[in-house]
Amino acid sequence: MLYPIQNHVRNKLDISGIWDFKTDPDEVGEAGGWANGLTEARPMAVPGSWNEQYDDLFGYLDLAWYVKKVYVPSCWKGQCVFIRVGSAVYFGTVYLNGVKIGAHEGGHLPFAFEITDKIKWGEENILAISVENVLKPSRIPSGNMPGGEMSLFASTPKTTYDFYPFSGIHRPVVLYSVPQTYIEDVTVVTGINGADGRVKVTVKLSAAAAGQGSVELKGGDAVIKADLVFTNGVAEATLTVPEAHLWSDKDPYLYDLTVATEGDQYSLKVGIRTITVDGGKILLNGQPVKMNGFGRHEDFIASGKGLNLPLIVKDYQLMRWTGANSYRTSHYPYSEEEMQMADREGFLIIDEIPAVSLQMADEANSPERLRMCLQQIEEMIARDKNHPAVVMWCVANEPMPKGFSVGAMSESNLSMEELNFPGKMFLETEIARARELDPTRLVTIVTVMGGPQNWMEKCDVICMNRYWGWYTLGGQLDIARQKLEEELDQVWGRFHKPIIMTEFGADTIPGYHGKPDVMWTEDYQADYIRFHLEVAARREFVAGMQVWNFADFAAVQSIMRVGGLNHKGIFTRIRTPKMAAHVLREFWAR
Ligand code: BDP
Repeated sequence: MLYPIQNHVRNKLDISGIWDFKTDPDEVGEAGGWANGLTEARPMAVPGSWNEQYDDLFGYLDLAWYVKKVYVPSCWKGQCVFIRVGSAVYFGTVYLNGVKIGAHEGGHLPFAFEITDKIKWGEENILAISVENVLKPSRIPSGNMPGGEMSLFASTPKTTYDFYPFSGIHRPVVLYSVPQTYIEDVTVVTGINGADGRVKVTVKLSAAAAGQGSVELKGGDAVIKADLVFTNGVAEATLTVPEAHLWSDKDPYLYDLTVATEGDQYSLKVGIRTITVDGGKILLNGQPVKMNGFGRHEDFIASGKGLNLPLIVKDYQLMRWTGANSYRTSHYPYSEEEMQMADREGFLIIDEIPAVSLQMADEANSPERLRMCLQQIEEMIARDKNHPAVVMWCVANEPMPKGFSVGAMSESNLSMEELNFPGKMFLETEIARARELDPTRLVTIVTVMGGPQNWMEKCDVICMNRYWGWYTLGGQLDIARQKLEEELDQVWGRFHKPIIMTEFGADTIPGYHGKPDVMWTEDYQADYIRFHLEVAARREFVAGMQVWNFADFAAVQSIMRVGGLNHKGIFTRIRTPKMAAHVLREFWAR
């Protein structure tokens, strides 16, 4: 799943823009020939969530159609042409000139289909994409859980999570062309040997062909080359980079890597770095590093979860201003452009699949959910494996056991059997798959407050979401602080692994003030964040503090979410800092 690029042998045409759009709640579109064009269509921006573009579509989570007319440049003739959709939430089906080309399940990850034989050259082609986002218990993430009560937030719509389930084509749609035998995949693994860097490059062709090629790494004055010899379409080379300029959060140096075969060429950025753990420390290039920053969301007014490039640039600037060097892609993989920015700006990323609030009590849907989780782990790793910024895979956020109670003070009191099946087995199957696909990065699950600790056993890093002083002991920051200290020390004593607090936060209405310790005020959030950072600063084994959330974000409707927002942002939804932003700067700003 290489990111499409333009060079002298490859072409790329971004067909984002304003498309024709029509909802299809009765599912009549396919039989009615909507793939050939829509009547009474309305304009819809791609990328973008449909829910944020029209008031009447805010709550619409069913089937809808997007149509766009497109010329494929005649100079692409003779090459293989693909259509690639960056993200369609949740189920996308692609049609060209009325013919169904393929379908993909799961939002937030790209998919591509070859369309070479179906193109009309020299005339307009009709491209249609239907997208459907019905919330189902079998899906990842899950919604409309049986019994309703398992819906954590008793919300509208019925999700098991609180972010709004925005729907639509959220990332660019591109046409791209490649030579007949093309470079299908490139895998880069880096290592360090004294002052030298090691860059191992594995290249896979689209056909099981033999042949020659080359790989070249450039950076500063250094140009390092090696030959590639393909057998059955695969070749490998290891480059040694003397006196390598390493990639890190403080100095995110990137080399340019180009792979060339007889007919094709592909280039990407490479950062030479290693990531390991040692006791309570996370080591980047062998040196301890703290992963401080945020849990975030792709979310903004009007664009919803749609790719919004100015927002990405602004958010990185604001994160830097707080002194952050890290974030988690809560609760789904973010756009490829975000990951490129992280490489460039030196952010350490925990990359997460959309397995948020897995309800282990619902055993009937568990096998199907596991299948989807594994598919998304595979697709995420295939897409993001070459980003130096990505240092950890996260395969679940807050999985919940049977009989779990939100806001629990201590670990759930469940029998071993209840914990192990299906919960522990499910999670360990995911972890094992991630390790098998990528043995070079750390793997984790993010755990819920009061959840079973033995689910963390196989994690490289213990990631804990904790709300001492908010959902539990709200308004009692002194006792909350003690409880947090006790829990951190107990968990460290049990696992002796680095701990990252992947969530801690307090809803805060900008402009509300009050003292002492009045919940919802800016002062409360500032005090709450301060005590967490103080507690962490005294514990070397706390390898990162990630505040929930970077910015206020659109939420499902519930009595827990004032004005349809989760207000735990350090910034408001329009990116105004709250008081707590300055507390972060005090602790983190470099
Ligand atoms: C955690 C979830 C996160 C929520 C957060 C909250 O992981 O998605 O937004 O709580 O309640 O449980 O603010």
